[in-house]
Amino acid sequence: MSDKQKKTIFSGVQPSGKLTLGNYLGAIRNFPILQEEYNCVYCVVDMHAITVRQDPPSLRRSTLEVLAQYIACGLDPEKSILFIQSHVPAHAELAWVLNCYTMFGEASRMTQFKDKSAKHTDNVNVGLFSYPVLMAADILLYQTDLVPVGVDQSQHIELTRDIANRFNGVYSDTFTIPEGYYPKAGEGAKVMSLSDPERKMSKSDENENGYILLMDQPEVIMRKFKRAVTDSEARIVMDPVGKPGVSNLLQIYALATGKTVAEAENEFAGKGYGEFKPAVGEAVVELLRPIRETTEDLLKNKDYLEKVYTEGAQKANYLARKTLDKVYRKVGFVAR
Ligand code: ATP
Ligand code: LTN
Repeated sequence: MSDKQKKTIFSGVQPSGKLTLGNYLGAIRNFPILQEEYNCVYCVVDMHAITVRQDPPSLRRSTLEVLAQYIACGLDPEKSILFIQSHVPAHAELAWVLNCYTMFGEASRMTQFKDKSAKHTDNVNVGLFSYPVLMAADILLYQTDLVPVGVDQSQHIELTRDIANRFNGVYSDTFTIPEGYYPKAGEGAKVMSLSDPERKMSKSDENENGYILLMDQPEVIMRKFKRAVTDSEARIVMDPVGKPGVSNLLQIYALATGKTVAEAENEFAGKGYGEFKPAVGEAVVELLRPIRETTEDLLKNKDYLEKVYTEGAQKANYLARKTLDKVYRKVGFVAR
């Protein structure tokens, strides 16, 4: 199939800290799967990250680390476009236009905004409020068909569709209407915290025992799994409501080993948590080992990473400019 006939995929991850097992199982794991059949564009969204205060040297480091992790998780820069959001000015430019086609009320309803503004009461900035509009610009610039993300992003995808439909309605077809591509329930759609299995695993959790980082050393991973919160009833079965901790661990074990949850339940039937928790830890150590080692090697080769993001930005810029030119013409800006 020629590139023109293929559908387009776009996704992004914020370099707002270190990536977790939740980011991997919920989103990044799916990125390379689609590389052969689709035109894929993957971005490190540094402009989104500054909606929360960042330490500049750490942001620079995390941006390269996320790029290296994209490659370590199987993305091939020869097949997919990999780039850094701030390197392609069309993202900020389209976001401005789309701000004027997004209603204050719609943006106010976003739960991520409500959560983050409650968490960062000293810095409820306008960027945090219009975060989903920049995300809509990211997606719409590439005439994206599919957006692989975790389920927590579904509200932002719906808003993107609403903005695109509104713009198309006013000016005739301009944007492809994208769809979210979510893992199925129980297949990583929502990986829960190890210390509080009622909450999602998040890299910005204050308790570091709640999350597994892709770069955690094996002994750290083992320690965190041994401490994982379960319950007092020693039965290893899937029951997300009654046994959220055990169910989360079973899901992680199944995903890490490629087994089904039913196979995992059989394997641990009659066994205790003392045996189960380290087994999950070992499976995750083996899943993450090649990713961590490849990331460490790539981070030593800054010239290679620079080549990847420079070439990626050139290709992304070409595609993004085409859409932006069309938008500028339609809204009535004088051509340059
Ligand atoms: P933060 O904690 O800083 O808000 P985050 O850990 O939620 O960030 P993002 O960078 O916002 O991470 O998300 C990157 C991708 O990972 C998104 O597609 C998101 O849906 C997915 N994701 C994040 N956490 C999880 C989780 N616990 N389970 C499944 N998917 C997740
Ligand atoms: N909001 C997303 C990150 C993100 C994104 C995007 C995801 C920014 N722009 C475009 C998909 C497509 C998040 O994961 N928190």
